[in-house]
Amino acid sequence: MDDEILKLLREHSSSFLSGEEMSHTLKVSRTAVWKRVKNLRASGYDIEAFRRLGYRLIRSPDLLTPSEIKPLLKTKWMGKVLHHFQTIPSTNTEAYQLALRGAPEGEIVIAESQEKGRGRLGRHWVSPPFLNLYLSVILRPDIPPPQASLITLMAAVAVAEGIECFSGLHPVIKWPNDILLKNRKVAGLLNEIHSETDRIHFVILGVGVNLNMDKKLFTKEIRSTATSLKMETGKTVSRKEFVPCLLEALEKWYTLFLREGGKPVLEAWRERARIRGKAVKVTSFGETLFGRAIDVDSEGRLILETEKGERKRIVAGDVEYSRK
Ligand code: BT5
Repeated sequence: MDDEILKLLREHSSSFLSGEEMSHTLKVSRTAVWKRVKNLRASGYDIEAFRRLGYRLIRSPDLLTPSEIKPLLKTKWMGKVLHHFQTIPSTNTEAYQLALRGAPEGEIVIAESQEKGRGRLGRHWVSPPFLNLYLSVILRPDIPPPQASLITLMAAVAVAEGIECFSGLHPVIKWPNDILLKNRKVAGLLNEIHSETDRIHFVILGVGVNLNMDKKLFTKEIRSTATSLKMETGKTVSRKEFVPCLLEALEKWYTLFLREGGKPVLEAWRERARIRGKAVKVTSFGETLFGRAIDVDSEGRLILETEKGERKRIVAGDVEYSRK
């Protein structure tokens, strides 16, 4: 009912709406309306209430609820169903469960905080409440499983573009899943796949973007390697206005990827990653390799020329730029 009350109040934002009219439209008692208004106030909504005049919405908080995001969203299908949680272990885990139960492509899970936010290989993703974005999208691409890595590259391009449209900053991509501003990580991607040998059932694309994080809120280990849009722009940003920018970019790039294959994604990725020729240290499946990055191939693997002059294709791993 909160959504319906907010919708009514938004439709009458220039005047008061009487409790009687609201109770009539919503088919509940005036006391029930008053209780919901009290709850909304407790969640941060500034709602004026006068006995004779009724209610008026003055200001909405920067929450990532469907009622805050949907009026701003211009996508065709992505995010039309949005599951919102105050707190949750991990949006990826929740989206995975929903997808197993048959949730369609485009459904989204968003949380205000995560108790067990995950990076790759069981690593932790710092996810404090009401500051950043923790979002997972269910995708059901009809592509062969080896191409699934391209979804990570596609998403990296989309997230970088979403950040750029929203803030005017110019993010750089680091293979395979980091989005950097001035060499510090502002966003990360976690791509989880459910498939059989020749068919993908679904992909859960998890996106974490640091929006209003302050330096001191990062754990000591990542204080010098992480950043946020607030830290880079010096201003608090509107989280609910960022989500539509991100989802529009994701829908655009995913649709293009399905229609035209990996080519446009790889071109945009190369443009943003500028990895060619860089000296790198690569850690992959417990092995550390030094060499020069040559490119990414048509399946999103990193092509590396090792110090011994061998060419290797890296499917998964971590890259550090080295000065060698
Ligand atoms: C990632 O892993 O970068 C993937 C992050 C995906 C997070 C999203 S949030 C929504 C969805 N639900 C989830 O549970 N996860 C996804 P990886 O490349 O493995 O990087 C993890 C490393 O980044 C950690 O070991 C830290 O060093 C660093 N790190 C942790 N939290 C960070 C943060 N908030 N900002 C920047 N760096 C962070």
